[in-house]
Amino acid sequence: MLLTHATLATMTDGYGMIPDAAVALEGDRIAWAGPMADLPAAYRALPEHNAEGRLVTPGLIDCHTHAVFAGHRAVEFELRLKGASYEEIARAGGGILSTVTATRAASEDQLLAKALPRVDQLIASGATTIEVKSGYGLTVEDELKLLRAARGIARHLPVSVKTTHLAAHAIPPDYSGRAPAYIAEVAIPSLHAAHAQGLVDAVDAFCETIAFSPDDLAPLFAEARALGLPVKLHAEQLTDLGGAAFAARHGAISADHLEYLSPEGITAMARSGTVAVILPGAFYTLRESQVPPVAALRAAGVAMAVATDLNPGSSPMASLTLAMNMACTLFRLTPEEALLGTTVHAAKALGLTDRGRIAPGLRADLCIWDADHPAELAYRIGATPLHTRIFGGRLA
Ligand code: DI6
Ligand code: FE
Repeated sequence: MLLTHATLATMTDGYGMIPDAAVALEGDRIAWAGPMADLPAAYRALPEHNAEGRLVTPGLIDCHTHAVFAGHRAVEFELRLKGASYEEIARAGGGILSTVTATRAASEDQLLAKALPRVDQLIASGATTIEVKSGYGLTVEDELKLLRAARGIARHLPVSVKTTHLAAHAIPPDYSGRAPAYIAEVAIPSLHAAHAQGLVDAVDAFCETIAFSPDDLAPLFAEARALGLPVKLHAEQLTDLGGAAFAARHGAISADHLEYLSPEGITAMARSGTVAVILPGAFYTLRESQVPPVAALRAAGVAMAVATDLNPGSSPMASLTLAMNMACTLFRLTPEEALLGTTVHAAKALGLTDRGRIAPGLRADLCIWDADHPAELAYRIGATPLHTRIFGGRLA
């Protein structure tokens, strides 16, 4: 396919704009991108798709979701509005654990069926790659079931799915007060089983006072690295446990949330090249008042990604463009940083080098927008100007 008359944001070097551009696609790869006037003769005979001047960007990447779960937590939403905090609800056995109960009771097919409409919404906001975490099973079998359901999404919808093992998401009641035993008896065995079945691309954990400490997680991260799997961490979302620095010591590809990130954490992330994934949906939902230290991350040269954190508790949000809008308005990212955060830096947060920019050899995942400037994507509130998506070289 030959995409013509595009206002191209290649995302190589900032927006990397090319006005009146063409993009030649061969199979599922980009073969060439540049000004229409420079189009090599070899590509002129390809079937043409005229973008009619519209903005064309790389397909967006949602690098942090918990899109597979059963049930919802609207009742908790109501409780929070009557004064209960997220932590109080979690300590009373609600929160993540209430989603665990519903998820354990659901079959793999039921979980997949519930996830598909959520992922459809992400796709409608421009996503061509999503990450999906486990973490609502908390037994070996239920974590595997969740990862299989997540992998099933890509068999039904035109989207790439990367799966992350997050068995260390919460401590189930039968392990209450025994986090190290849970890590040894459930988290590590489920990781081995999932890896053996080819179901894991990365390993994540929730480092928090209501979940796991860095000391609890050290054996899990050691296992992940022994298996050759990259690690990432939910760090400094509600308190500062030094999670980001711990993750950086393990060469983490990302540390996520980061509202309570310390200067030491920033230095450690800069040194290890760990991406800061910021998640304004959770900040907004929990009415958090401390913003992540965006200016300091920027000054330290830490790459920032933006994601939905799509989950039933702290971020029931299924729009990447809304996440970009919130990242700008609530956290003061620029629209250019927000778009880098859902393309180039989101790819980096997933350890992917074959997507996130428009350049020869990369995956032919593109979005065509009813927009003429890339700042429009983050500018609108809850409206996505998506016109057409190209996934793996095909209109989808
Ligand atoms: N932090 C979050 O924001 C989500 N997980 C996590 O570790 C929340 C998940 C939930 O509340 O269901
Ligand atoms: Fe999360």
